[in-house]
Amino acid sequence: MGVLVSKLLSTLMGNKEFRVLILGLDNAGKTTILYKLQMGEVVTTVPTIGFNVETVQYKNLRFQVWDLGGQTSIRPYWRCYYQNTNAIIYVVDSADPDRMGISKTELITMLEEEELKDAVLMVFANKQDLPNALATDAIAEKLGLSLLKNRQWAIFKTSAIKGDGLYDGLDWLVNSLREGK
Ligand SMILES: Nc1nc2c(ncn2[C@@H]2O[C@H](COP(=O)(O)OP(=O)(O)O)[C@@H](O)[C@H]2O)c(=O)[nH]1
Ligand SMILES: [Mg+2]
Repeated sequence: MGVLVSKLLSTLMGNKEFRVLILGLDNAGKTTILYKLQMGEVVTTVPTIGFNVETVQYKNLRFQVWDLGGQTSIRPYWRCYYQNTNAIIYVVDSADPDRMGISKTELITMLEEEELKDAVLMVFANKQDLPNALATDAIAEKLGLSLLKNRQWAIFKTSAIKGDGLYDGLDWLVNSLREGK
């Protein structure tokens, strides 16, 4: 793991367990982010009726990743993972304007979950290295972020492939988690 990331995360360390979900449509770049952060071994599990959950545990921080969208039949099973979630990292492919509407619907639906009402939200406007990537303002607008009620949120531009912006985001996230501790 990068020295900066480990230093940053070590400021969080105490006895408390923190849980972070990394969610978004398939192809947004979630798995790439998980590996880029190099926090430890990524373990993939396929619980019950077959959606992949990737997990990384770094000390008392647990990151879990899966794809939103698609089959409605598996959605009830997502709830098993919502409990005690401190933060959501919502990843969007900034260069996929056609699916921004679906991405919004998925986000809003997820945020309605009772178990997630206290979770802070960090949006990664990913794939900013691509020439046709939308700017963060446009993405915030399309996702309706300014309409969110009682939710601490922020949006960051990232390129998971290059590693750009991930650290800025984590910095915000760690500070938010520390405040809520
Ligand atoms: N250009 C570019 N491609 C990316 C970026 N992040 C991920 N990708 C690519 O997008 C595809 C989907 O990434 P993946 O991490 O598997 O997405 P996931 O389905 O959300 O887990 C892969 O081909 C990645 O290499 C990025 O920041 N920029
Ligand atoms: Mg993936």
